[in-house]
Amino acid sequence: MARIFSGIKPSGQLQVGNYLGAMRNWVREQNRDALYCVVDLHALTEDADPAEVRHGSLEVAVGLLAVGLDPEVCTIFVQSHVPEHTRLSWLLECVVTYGELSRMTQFKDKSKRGDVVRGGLLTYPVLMAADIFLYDTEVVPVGDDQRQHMELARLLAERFNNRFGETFVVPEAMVPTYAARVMDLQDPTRKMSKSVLSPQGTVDMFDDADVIARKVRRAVTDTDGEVRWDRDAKPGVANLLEILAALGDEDPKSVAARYETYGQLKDDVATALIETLTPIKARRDELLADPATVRTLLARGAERAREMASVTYARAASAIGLLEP
Ligand code: AQP
Repeated sequence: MARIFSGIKPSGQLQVGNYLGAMRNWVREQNRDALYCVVDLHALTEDADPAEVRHGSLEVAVGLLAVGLDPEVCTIFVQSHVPEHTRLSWLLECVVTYGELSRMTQFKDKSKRGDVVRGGLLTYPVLMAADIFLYDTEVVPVGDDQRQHMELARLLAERFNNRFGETFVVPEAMVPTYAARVMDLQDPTRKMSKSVLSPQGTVDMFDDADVIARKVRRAVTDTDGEVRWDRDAKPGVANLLEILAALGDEDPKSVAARYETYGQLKDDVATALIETLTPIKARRDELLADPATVRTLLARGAERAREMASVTYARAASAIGLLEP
């Protein structure tokens, strides 16, 4: 059974892209020896408010449980509770090159957003590689935006293994066929993101039904009026078709064939989103009312994760030449 690992950053409200590109698939894969991590250290790479990071970590963990991850079946934990993540990251920082890190698209995009570019923004793809390697991960279910980081992780695993002997499993990305990159409803040339300020373009997973309906109704489309799946020529319509297709496990071309007008399509996208997200929001509200239980589950998850992570870290430390304690 292939080991699965993936992570999510507590950097704002969970949005529909996180759900369709990643979390939904994590639920499907949870029986395959899976670990899912709230990667709080990654949230520190941008200007992060301490209270928001702390509360956000709990909220994201609650979100993972609310979508249907079962802590009896898979391991759910917080990254900073397992110190091997940062320890291994340092070893890998001494294997990656500056050129490789500075070529990362997310680094280039995100460093344009703020005035200050922190070192962590450059090096976090290495921490992500460490996150993955610690669990001998074979498959990493992620959205399309993580493809480049996954290629870097594969390169680092191969380089480390060639230089220091077989140490890491070389992981594969698992990216969904549709809705792997859910786009902003107001600017369908840009991906929907938790931390980008686009309140009308971002559907939060826990938005109220009327808010979801309004955002979808106002989604930017185009003027030719034909419902057709064409990502390049009709990015707004294609995005709506992909969201509906992913929610119904269909393909966007056959979905498109059922619609004459953008209005009908938008109505059905809104209805499908509301039907899927309403029960998740109800579970999330119940779980948020009992944070102590969630924290106990996270502590158990971290203990299980640490047992695995300490073995891999010791193997890597020994391979690279550190004196055993
Ligand atoms: N728009 C998206 N479409 C499909 N998948 C997406 N993911 C994120 N946005 C979309 C996937 O969600 C998982 C968790 O992402 P993350 O929180 O670790 O970081 P991210 O990829 O940088 O997501 P955001 O929402 O854009 O966060 P910020 O704004 O803080 O950078 C990943 O598997 C990701 O692919």
